[in-house]
Amino acid sequence: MLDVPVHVNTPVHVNATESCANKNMLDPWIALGMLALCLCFACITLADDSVEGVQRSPNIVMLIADDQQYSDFGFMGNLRVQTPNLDELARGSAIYTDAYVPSSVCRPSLVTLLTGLYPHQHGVHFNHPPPGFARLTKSPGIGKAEFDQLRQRAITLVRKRPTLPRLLAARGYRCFQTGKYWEGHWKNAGFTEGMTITQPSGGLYGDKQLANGDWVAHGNGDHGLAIGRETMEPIATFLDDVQQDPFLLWYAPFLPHTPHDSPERYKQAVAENPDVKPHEIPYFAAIMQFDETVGQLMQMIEQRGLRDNTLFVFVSDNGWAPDPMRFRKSKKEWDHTRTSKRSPFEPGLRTPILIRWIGRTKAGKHSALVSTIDLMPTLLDAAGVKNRPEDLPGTSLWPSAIGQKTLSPERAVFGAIYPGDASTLGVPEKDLAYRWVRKGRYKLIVPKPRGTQSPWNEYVDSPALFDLASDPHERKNLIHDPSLASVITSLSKILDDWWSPHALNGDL
Ligand SMILES: [Ca+2]
Repeated sequence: MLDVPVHVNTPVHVNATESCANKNMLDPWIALGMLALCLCFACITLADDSVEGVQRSPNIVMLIADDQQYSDFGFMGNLRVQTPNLDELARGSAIYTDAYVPSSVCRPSLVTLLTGLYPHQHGVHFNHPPPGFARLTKSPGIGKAEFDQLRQRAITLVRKRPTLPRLLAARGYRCFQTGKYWEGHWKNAGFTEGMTITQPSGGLYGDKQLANGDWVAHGNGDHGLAIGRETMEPIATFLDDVQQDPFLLWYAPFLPHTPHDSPERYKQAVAENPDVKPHEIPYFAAIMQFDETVGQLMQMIEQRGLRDNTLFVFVSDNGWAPDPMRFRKSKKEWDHTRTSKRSPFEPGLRTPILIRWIGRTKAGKHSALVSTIDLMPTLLDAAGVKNRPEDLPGTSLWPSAIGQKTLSPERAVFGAIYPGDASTLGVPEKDLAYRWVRKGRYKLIVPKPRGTQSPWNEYVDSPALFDLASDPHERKNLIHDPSLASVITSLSKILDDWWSPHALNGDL
């Protein structure tokens, strides 16, 4: 255990009845009248919970893995990793085995979970706003004030959105942020309490020293990154405090993300399996560490008698896979395969999704293609929130999760890849590197034409088509196969129809 201060802000109640009554304590008659109004409001709110299949608002726990490949779970068939707690959750869950994130890098994917929008819609298509992290941190003239100011403008994009925590908070939920989160202070995304405050934490992972010597919050979670790796105490404190209020818990620990520096006992346990290769040990150990914290969290919920009214949803923000060749050469922490994180390929884009609310959801596998843009409407349905943004592009998974409907096998899923450092704010198409679409067995990847320049990272330099049923590792480009000309035409059209970027300057 590291001796790192963990900041948890004083919990803020947003319960409508309480806040109405508190404002009018000086005049008992006004207070009584307001209380009656508030009770009426509460009745209307409860009546709004009449969405089919919903009796009362559940607590929602979002379990978000950071950089874990879709296949690296016991319940997804990898028996060399140790994920007993997620496997146990999966046994009781609606399991979506073929889910996709729209972008295979942390921040855009996490903001999609917060907003239900694609990166070109929510505008946070990058990890770092202009002028990019290297220039921000290496320019001698940039100190903490300017660094914070340059990052702040991008955060405005989320501050103005009707995010999941904001919508739930308006319904009386307490919404607690822990772990990975790039949008500055927890308040910006509508949480009612949290750990990330945009100040250096003194921890190992969330801080960065600038060229002029100032320390700043790196931007990926600062104090919040202590969760899971160093402590679970802030969650225990929160759960002890919530009592009867419904809550949303954002649990996004910096795991199994690099550095894969899990305590030795995890590495030893993983290495006992002779089928685990040396380059896999640090990553698999971090997976095991993450899974163990999931077990601790679920036990905390159970011990407080909250299990049966808590909906658990699990997802990974993007994939990651260790590269054996690069590991052998350098043993550096960032050595992932080119086809995983940041890429338009399956090991970067795919994730399983689990949804479990005991007594409400139905256990079983769904193999239809779904996307993490679907989680916002799914969770709003589960919570009975009818008043929601009209522009959400996702499809609620709730009817399938409770066994009322089967998902369409005809659905296409989409996404886009951008460099981690943005060159612009509010104009995602300027930074666009690749767009991709999958429908049925086929996937089309289209790099943005760059004139004579090679596309970013050179994953593919011209459109590529893969048949994932016969070629799951995307090795054989079928773009010139004449028998697939109509497939290519059809996929190109729906990709172009989907891609409708518009300037987001009004949001900045
Ligand atoms: Ca990630």
